[in-house]
Amino acid sequence: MARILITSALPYINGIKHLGNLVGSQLPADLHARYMRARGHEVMFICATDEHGTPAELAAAKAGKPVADYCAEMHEVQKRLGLGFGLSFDHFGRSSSARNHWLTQHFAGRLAEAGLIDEVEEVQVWSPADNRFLPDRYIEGTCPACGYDKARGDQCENCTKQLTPRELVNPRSAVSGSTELELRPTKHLYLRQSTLRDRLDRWIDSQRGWPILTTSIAKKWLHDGDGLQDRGITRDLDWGVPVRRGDAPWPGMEGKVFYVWFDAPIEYIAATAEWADAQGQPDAAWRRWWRTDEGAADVRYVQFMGKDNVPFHTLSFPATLMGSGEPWKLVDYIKSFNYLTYDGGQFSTSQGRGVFMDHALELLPGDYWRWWLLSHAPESGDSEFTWENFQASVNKDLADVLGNFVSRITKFCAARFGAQVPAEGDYGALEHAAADEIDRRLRAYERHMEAIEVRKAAAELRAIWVAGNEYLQEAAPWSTIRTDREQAAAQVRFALNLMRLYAVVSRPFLPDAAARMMASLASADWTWPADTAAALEALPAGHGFEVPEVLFRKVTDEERAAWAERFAGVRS
Ligand code: B3M
Ligand code: ZN
Repeated sequence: MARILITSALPYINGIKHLGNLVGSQLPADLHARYMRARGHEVMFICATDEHGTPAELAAAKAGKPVADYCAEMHEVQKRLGLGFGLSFDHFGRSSSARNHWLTQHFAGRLAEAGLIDEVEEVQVWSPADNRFLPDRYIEGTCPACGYDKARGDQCENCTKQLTPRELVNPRSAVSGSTELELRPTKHLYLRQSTLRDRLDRWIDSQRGWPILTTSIAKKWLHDGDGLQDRGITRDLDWGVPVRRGDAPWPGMEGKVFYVWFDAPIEYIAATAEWADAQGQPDAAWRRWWRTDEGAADVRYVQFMGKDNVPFHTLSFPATLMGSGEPWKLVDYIKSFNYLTYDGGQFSTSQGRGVFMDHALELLPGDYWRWWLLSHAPESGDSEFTWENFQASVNKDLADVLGNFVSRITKFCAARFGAQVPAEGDYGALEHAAADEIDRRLRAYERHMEAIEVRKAAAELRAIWVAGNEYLQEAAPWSTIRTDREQAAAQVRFALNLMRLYAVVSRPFLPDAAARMMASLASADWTWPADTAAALEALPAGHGFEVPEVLFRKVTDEERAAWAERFAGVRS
């Protein structure tokens, strides 16, 4: 049994996430966690809300709420929606937790002791009307390139040009709208990650089998242009982790907080400590996942994220852990994703484009979305959500293939043999051939799941469902029974056992449907079918079952048209 630590990139606290956010990290991470648990490994699956930085403050201000209240409220919303999609975190933490405050300050102290922190005098935009420094994102103005009048001090959302506040035409405060802005001196801490470039380079080169997408992005940031730059890790904001050097104040840094990307990855560790706290477990319980000197040496650590998060996870976060001089567990494998587009446009929280997690669950249960998103995951390139494709995939794969198999076999058996597994007859050539086909595909499915090749795994799982339908079509127990009741009984027993096997192997993708299949078979035997033949005998003759409700309903053409209309790219 292995020990697998899995983290998903932390969703920002602001706003409800859309399907593109979900499929780019949390959902494939859940697939992997569920599969590894199903194979009997010890899994620690961690995520949290990323609650600091300008997104949180701006969103709270827009909602007219104190930022702490806004974050507490939105954390619960995101937690509830995650459950609706079957996200099975061991803990869904909060980067504003006391654990993360302490750990972030601890790492800053260790980095300072290692001589890896510079204190840098800077000039920053001060707004008398707001009585505060304004980070780049807090400054709005007209983009010099395209004339967009809501361009931000760090980037123009309209033409994506990277900007500095000084380039904006008619700059103003994004908080108060005041145009009275002035430049004032301030001081910030910089992580001297450039001194760790060679060590990071060697570490990345030592990684075996990382996806090309992950390695190429990391190497680009290490070597392109001026290579890995030292990075500011503090901000003049009120909301965040106060700048302290371990347990001590940091002279000259009063009133400042750590930059959100400094504290957010540390929350992966802190959320594991929050898990231990919630379980009433001692510190050793979480440290055995994160400290290689306290039991984590044999842990396999896998991270899931969108590709834009790769630089922070392959450079800055490892630099923080390495620079601390303490034996923290570094990531072993990074699965990064491209983007999901929506009907030819971009999903965008800020512009309200595309289907969001709350609306999706109003339309259909989580499993429908899990199947479509995972079987179309943007792995080697972007993928596009269209309502036509969604309807076709749900109606065919889920309703016509898996759902139909379950319905046909349970209804036929109940009608002709009673609601229990028939005892008569022996498996013949047809059953053995079907078992061999399913065994071959199961082994392929396992290979793809171990390699976290999500789309390939989905294709094999679908093929396993199709093999069952093809068997049923060829065996046709409803005809066999006319001439050979015993053989028909054996065919039905084989198909009912196959249904239990489907519940076990489909659960990582479809946890709710898997539970319903298993419950209708009155079984709780989730043993993984490493031995396919044995698995196809697991339900003993005479074992009672119930005909389940329809497993998956179809999406009608009317619904598809109405939903496409309702979500036509603008958040209603
Ligand atoms: N909150 C997600 C994003 O960039 C960001 C990830 C943090 S993971 C430590 O959209
Ligand atoms: Zn522009």
